[in-house]
Amino acid sequence: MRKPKLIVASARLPVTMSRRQDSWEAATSTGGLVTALKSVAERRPFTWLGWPGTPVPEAEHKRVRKVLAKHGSLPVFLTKSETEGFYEGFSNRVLWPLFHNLGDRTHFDPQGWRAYKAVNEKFAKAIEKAAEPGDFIWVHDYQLARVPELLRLRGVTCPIGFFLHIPFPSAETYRSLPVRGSILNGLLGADLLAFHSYEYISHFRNACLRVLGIESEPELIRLSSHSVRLAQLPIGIDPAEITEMARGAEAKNEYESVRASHPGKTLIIGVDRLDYTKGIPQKLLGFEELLRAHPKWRNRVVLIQIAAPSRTAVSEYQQLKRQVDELVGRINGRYGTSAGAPIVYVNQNVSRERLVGLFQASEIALITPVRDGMNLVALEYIAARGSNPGSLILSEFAGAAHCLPGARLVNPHSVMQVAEALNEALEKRPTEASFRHMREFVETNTAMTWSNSFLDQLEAAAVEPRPPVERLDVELPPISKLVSKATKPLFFLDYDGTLRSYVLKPDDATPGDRVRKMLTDLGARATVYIVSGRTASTLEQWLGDLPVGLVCEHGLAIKPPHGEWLRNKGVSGPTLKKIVQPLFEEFTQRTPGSTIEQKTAALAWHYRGADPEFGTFQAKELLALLEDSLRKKPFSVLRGARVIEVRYAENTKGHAARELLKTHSDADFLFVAGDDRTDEEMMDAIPKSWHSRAVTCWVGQRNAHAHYWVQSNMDLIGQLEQLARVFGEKKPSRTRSSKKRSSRRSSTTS
Ligand code: GDG
Repeated sequence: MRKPKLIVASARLPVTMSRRQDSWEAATSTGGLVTALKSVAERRPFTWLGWPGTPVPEAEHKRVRKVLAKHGSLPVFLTKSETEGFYEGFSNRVLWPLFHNLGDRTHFDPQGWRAYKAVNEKFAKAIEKAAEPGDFIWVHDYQLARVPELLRLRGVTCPIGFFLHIPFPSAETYRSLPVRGSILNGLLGADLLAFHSYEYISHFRNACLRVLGIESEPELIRLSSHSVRLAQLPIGIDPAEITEMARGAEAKNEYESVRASHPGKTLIIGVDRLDYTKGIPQKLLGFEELLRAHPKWRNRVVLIQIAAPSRTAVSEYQQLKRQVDELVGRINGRYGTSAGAPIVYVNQNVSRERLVGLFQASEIALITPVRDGMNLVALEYIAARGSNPGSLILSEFAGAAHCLPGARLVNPHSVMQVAEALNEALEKRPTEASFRHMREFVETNTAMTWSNSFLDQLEAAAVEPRPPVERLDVELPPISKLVSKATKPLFFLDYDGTLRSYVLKPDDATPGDRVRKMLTDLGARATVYIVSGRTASTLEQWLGDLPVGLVCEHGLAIKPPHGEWLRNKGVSGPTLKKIVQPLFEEFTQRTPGSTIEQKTAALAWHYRGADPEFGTFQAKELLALLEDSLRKKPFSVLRGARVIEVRYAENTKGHAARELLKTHSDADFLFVAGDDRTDEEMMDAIPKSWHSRAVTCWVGQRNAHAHYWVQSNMDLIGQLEQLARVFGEKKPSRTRSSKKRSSRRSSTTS
């Protein structure tokens, strides 16, 4: 039997291709992710999919593919303009600064966004091609945020995990992203979403709530299509590899040489990519303040700052380089003496072995990002020191700050705080105990345990099977076949969220011209019922003049097409109002923006207009109170999309659907569409004997209660228009009229 494989997707492959005369050569990188995934490779076969780092002419694709296959990699080829728009553009000029809380550095342009979407689509296509049933898919980082949803849209059913290496910003910051819904929906296609810290999970949940109105639990988001697990998984490093490097000649030489160059001085190390998120200017200013405020350290300390060049083509990075050059020049000019300069600034890539030597030689590490997903340098410093404690001064805005309690945390924006932390670290050697805590974390939370935990959780997510729900296309079999044979078609269509998108004020959800025309056409050729939770008077007002039947308040009364209202006798509005109304009124008063909707035999409390977070909180409390006060009463409480509704237990869309199916038992085609929990009742109520002629469709996403799904109201309307056309080409014939009605109902209007 085939062993299911793991497909890893990241924007860049860990292999960079370059052209040497007539051949292609592959240079492998040894980044943290490569190390982390080594141990996963022992567990199951894996393929790495990504961009090989350089444009490859189409005629060469085959050759490059072959070379990469030897490295277990599959290329996603990108043109120069694609990488510009996708990578340098939307990824690095919009998502990167915004996710690091630097909104003023974001430059959104629609061209970059189009390239981002197109490249994500390319990745999804390549992954779909590589994936076989049972495989696991692990997508990495912000450049590929749309990929999980795109894979689902392509019908991929393998478990999908996503890890975000950078922070997720506060909902307030995130909301400014022009394409905020699309990125969130992209991520929500995954079964598992993992972040470095709980802070990012909490921001993500908040963004889902505020942008999409999706409520969640701390570790779970329940969608009607699937559940998304949220996991906190701070990345680790490979400490054994660093210990090994420390034993090597290169690290030792670096150690000797740097110590010999600065005899008797205390060394402070900083290692960062030259990126504006890493807070290098803030670090230099803090160091300058130390020398100003504490003159005793002049000539006694040296800051060695390695700033590896990064994204050098981007203007923000060129500007940062100029700023750092100037600051280093100013400080060295002011505090340098014939005995040496206080800052050694290296604007080059330094080998990892030499970095280990530098970490060992430096008593203090100064890491001051203004925002950082995790920060591996902090972990590497601890690992390189071995049993010789060092002082770690770390920005509280790095993810690592949540895991390293022994570090001295600083706010990098406070020059004085950085200077004072440095002064304290210079005065007092770190205690064994505080350093030991940090070492324990680095040694137990390794890159290998991180990737294995991720895979464990992804495998656990795979236990829940995905419903085999397909995208609705009425022109394809088996639907087209059913339609071609049908002479008496019957439709049950929910209204809000199905034919009409949700709006802030329920009263504003009037039907547009397109919906009305579609219902007029369809109603002329089929028996159509709008099955809604709305009151009879609203339905009458909006749809009463159309040739369609109406079902109000989840089945309280039914009005057949061209007929009269018939009321379900078993329910009484006043009893319900006496108990529930006072509670709803109290909550409406306490929750600005919320409203009560009065129905004949139901009461609804809408909180879509309230502050999303506060609304959710109040809704939870109201639900608990309702549960208490309605115990043993014939009412049921329904939690819909930002609405709580109390109604008679036997007054459901399921009851209404069963009733209508009895009335129209001669129908030879049944189409049911809906989008919320009350519609699930309607779909579940369809008896087995109807299954061969029934088509159920969910709006918004996949749902196990329906056979098909469409992405939006507009998609559904398009499909219904098509059905109206097809039925229009046939001889019109309706199902038996509703003269033969259930005896439970008596004529009334509400
Ligand atoms: C992203 C997130 C998250 C640095 N200079 C040189 C060099 N380095 C190495 C370091 C370290 C790595 O680069 C940098 O890792 P960081 O974690 O500090 O930052 P990002 O590159 O921004 O990584 C970050 C990470 O993803 C993992 O999830 O921690 O928050 O932004 O390993 O040692 N390596 C070499 N020469 C250098 O000059 N060889």
